[in-house]
Amino acid sequence: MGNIDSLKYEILKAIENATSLPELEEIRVFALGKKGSITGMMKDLGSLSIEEKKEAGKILNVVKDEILLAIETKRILLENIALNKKLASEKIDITLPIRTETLGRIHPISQVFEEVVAIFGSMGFSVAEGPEIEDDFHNFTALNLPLNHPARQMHDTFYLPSDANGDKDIDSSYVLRTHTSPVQIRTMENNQPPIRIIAPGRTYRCDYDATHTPMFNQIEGLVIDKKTSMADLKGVLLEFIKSFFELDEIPTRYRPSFFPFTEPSAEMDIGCSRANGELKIGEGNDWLEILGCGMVHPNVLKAVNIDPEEYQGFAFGLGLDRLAMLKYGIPDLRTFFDSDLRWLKHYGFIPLDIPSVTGGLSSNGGAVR
Ligand code: 2NL
Repeated sequence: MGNIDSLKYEILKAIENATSLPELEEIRVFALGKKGSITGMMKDLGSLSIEEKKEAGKILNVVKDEILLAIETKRILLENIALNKKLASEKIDITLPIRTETLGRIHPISQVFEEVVAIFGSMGFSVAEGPEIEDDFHNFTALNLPLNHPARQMHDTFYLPSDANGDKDIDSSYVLRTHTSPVQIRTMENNQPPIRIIAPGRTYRCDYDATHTPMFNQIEGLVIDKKTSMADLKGVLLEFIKSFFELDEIPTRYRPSFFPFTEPSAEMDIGCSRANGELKIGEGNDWLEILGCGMVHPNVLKAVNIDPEEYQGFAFGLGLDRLAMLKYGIPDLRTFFDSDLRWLKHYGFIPLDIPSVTGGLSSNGGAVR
């Protein structure tokens, strides 16, 4: 056992000097492999007396542990060096300038969608989605609009053909959703309250003029909890409107209204001026209707098996396209869907300017001119 100290010293020195993982593995095999020098010494213990075996075995085990620890420490070090080298070679230079001559633009609807999601997201709402082809139950019946209810006619519904021949049939049970409310119905069917969601998306009605297109974007919000009130609804909506129009103060008023799915129902107006034919939001003595809202009708809660004695909630709905028109001064809704690149260059937004409540919703100061 006389040479154990010098052997240990030699192995530890080799570990210290190792510059690669394969080299380290070679040293491990040399010392502790099947035919390794330390392994060999352990095998030789067999020829010793019991007393000597005890003494020498102890020393060898300590040396073996010491070598194992040194190898493991060195392995971690070498692995880190290798990783850092790899990371350095895979670095991407994100400071490279973008190619402005081919720069695409974010459509104002996408921009406003992101802004609205950022605002409600900061108030604890999550985004819910659902199908654009809906069945009669989710689009109408569950929303307290039973068959033959007069309000169904107001929706100018696109009905899907009910048979394989493609025959139009007013009794077809499938429609293009006329609002995003069915998304909220589905959310209530599949989740227990408390619920706090917004449902933005495409909706369809058979209508076409400067302020109506057959496809338009709507955003609805829904909160269901044990205690919710008209006061909560007003607080949320005021916060949203101020945030969206980036104003510290904004006058609001609520007028009584009717929707089959809310009771009571109201429409919210915001203060504006129309002096010299120019609409200015937040100042002046005029009013602009901005959204519809109310407390969720007990019949809607019953339709999704939520007990209206235990839970109540509020909901609201507004046109996303109209919001974009108002905020960014776009006069004709139809131009949104023309796919005119000159229009998009005029009204569109820089892709890297992502809206956030803290960082600014439209931090480039509006559209890129
Ligand atoms: C409008 C008015 C509104 C709702 C939508 C809603 C949804 C469920 C239950 C109750 Cl699931 N209400 N949505 C409520 C009030 C008004 O929209 O003028 N939209 C453009």
